[in-house]
Amino acid sequence: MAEKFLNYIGGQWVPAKSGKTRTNINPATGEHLGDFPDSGAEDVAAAVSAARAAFDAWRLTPAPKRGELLYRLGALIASKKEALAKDATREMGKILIETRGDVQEGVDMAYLAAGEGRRMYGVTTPSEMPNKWAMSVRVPVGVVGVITAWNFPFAVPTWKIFPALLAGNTVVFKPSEETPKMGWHLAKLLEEVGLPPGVLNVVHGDGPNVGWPIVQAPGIDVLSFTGSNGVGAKIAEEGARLGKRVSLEMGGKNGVIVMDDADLPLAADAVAWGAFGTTGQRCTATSRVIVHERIHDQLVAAVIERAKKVKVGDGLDESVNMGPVINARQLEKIHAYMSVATGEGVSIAEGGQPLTGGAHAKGNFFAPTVFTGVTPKMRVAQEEIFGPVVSFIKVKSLAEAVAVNNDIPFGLSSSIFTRDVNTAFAAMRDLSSGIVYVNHGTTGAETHLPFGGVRGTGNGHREAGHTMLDAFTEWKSIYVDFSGTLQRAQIDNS
Ligand code: UN1
Repeated sequence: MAEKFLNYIGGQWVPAKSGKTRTNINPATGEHLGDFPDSGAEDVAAAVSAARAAFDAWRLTPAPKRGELLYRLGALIASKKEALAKDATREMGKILIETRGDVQEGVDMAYLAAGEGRRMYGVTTPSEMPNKWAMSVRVPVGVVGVITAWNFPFAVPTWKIFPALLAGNTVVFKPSEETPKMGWHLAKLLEEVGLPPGVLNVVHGDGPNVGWPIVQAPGIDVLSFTGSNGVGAKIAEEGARLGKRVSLEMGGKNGVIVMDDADLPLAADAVAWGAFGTTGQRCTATSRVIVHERIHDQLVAAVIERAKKVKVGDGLDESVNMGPVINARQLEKIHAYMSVATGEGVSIAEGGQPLTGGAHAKGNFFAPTVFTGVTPKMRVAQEEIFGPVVSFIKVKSLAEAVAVNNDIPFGLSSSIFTRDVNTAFAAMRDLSSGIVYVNHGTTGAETHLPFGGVRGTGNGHREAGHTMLDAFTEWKSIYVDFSGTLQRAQIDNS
């Protein structure tokens, strides 16, 4: 019998009201990992009322105390890192060193948010009137709806939930239906460190039946979403109609520029890691290499050499370098891009097909794939494929490389490899993305810097970093008049 998992609502572990469940499958082996609630609008409604009921007491808990709880949580997560990483690999597929990193990001985020409990600074400023005090403070918004993707099943929810909780909000969280176990773990961990009932509620299920009711719930004030552009656009529209604050993190089509003075083996390592790490299923994945024509052939050869050495298989096997694709639908989508590429005149220089049979028989595997002869406006150079596929685009100059890099509907992460300090600084200034790397690939953002992107990647918000509270707090301006007289600001001031 498969193990049965429950929703966490108002501090209780409960099944979906309908009694329905859905199975959690290991994408590498097809193994049945357990049954999770297949919830609906009535479960969301229960979670929202629990979150509303818990809000006042949580908002009035001193921020340093909320921070201390997150500090204890960080230590608890760290103590269980290995077990959490193994569970993440089982349901998500990426290799253990990567899921350890995913869990570590949660630890880092817990400690970062915990420290904010003793800062959460406001601003005091002189009043324009005598004997009057003026200041502005951050206050929580209310109930935050968190909807996340499966590719960073632990880290990304923590970027949203920890700052939201630290700021004094309560939360209704829908983990991805592909990776429910990590959402379940997060609730268990927060319960274990003593989070009061109702402050975090976890409702399992799919987008239409759980995500959409969260978006529409009148009791939810803020929506924080990581996922596809299609879904993000719908959330933004509905959020605008309902007057909710919406923070979106969506797609990427990240470029690595390699100039002719670059350290080539280093650039090749970075491209291979950025393109094939997490099976290319990162919003920060390297999907375009914009390479100076003088070193193009050499770099292509070096990346192909690395692609050939990638051992694809079950991420729990420590000799494996790349795990499966999350599900059959994504595998099919990636596969379909091969004929898009050949139709556009692109050469598939390496890979290009699903891996089947033997160790790959029961999972969704795709070969590390290299496209050459790509030009900037082709679909494969513009659309997010979200698989282990990288496109080489040849350029003649820095100016051309920067223009190609920026001419996409996304803007999350960009990178340049060069040994010339002037080239590096010009690129830092001109690359149009939320994150820029010099002599490092497009992945590996650290939690204490803002995370997010320009154009279609987001809607102006940044997660984590010193910006972590912005989406989850309102500013309240407070004036205290101790003059004992009626002072009429602008009127008495003229
Ligand atoms: C994501 O791909 O959704 O910078 C997040 C990185 C990781 C986070 C990626 N720290 O690649």
